[in-house]
Amino acid sequence: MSEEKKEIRVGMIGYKFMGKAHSNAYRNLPFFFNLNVVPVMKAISGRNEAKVKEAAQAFGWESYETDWRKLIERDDIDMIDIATPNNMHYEMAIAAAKAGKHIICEKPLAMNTRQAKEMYDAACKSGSIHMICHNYRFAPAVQFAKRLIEQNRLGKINHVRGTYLQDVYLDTESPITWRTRKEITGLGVLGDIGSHNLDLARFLVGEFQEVAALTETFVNQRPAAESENQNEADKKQMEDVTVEDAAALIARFENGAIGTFEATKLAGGNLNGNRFEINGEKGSIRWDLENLNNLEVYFTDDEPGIRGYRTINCTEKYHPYAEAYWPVGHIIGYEHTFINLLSDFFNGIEQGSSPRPNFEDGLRNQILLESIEESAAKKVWINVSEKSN
Ligand code: SOE
Repeated sequence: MSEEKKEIRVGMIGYKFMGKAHSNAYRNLPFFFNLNVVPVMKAISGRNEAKVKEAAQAFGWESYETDWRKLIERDDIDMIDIATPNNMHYEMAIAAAKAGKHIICEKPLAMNTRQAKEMYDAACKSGSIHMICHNYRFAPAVQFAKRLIEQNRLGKINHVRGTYLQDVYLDTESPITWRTRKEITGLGVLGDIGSHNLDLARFLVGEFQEVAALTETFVNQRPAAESENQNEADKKQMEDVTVEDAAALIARFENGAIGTFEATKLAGGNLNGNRFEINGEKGSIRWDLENLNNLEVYFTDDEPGIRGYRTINCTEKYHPYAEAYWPVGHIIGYEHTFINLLSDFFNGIEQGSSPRPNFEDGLRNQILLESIEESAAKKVWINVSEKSN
């Protein structure tokens, strides 16, 4: 007879885009990964009862709560998943840590460095296993890139180019959302999409030493967000966009590499262009989320004449996480990055240590974001290492 698996009872806060992505990952994790610790989808929480009830049924949660504090207090919940807008992360994570729950939190970890530090400290103090949802690390091709770098296949790394380009804000009629309101989101495109790309750079290349940045808001007003009780006249009301919609920066890494990064939602033709290119003395790699199974590699010791970038489809047993899915060549997608992340999380619970990226990475990312913001505001270089140590 097989041994009983340890069940971890999950309570999740939030039921929209990320709520759906995380729910799907909890549901499918045991199907693909044979772990000793498995999730039980105990309860989902959201303020709107009709909507959270509908989400509970649609996504497969056993119950729902309309008050997140009640969810955290429940004795039949072992971990809290925070999939809410950014301004809620801090309060929820602190409460979850105090209640001794394990925690997964969406990115960016917090609204500022002070909050992120407190969240990290609280999670460490309570002994919670914690992780931040930088899910793109968990594309097999990205993990394979990491392996090649660790095996020194690229040699000493000189350059990094990272971009996260979307075009969702190009339509000036597209309304205000929480992602364009500073009091809810903190930073604009930097926090929302830039943070992912910067996390990939930290993961693959190393810690940032210093940054010099520019930020801009090209579309300063948008139609106010629709609400049920708005009349026609109100719908034409405009609201200020209070965060940046474009950012660019140059950076130096602690290991001597230099980098350029860009984040914008005004790059026409780019739906979800999360990309990086890394150049070392012996080889180069590049990756594009819109083609997430493929890693392009170039090695200087390839035979002259046939030397050039080649594409590796990272779906074979040699590639991290890929064996959990389909036989060779049968590709996986965006949703699987969350499943892979969760497999590390539940293994972490079994082993008693928080896998990367965890709240420490969330804090480091936050320091980096704040340094970029400060650099853009003051038009000076900011030393990130000094702030991080
Ligand atoms: C928003 O545009 C968004 O959904 C981000 O919030 C996600 O983190 C990113 O993965 C895709 O874009």
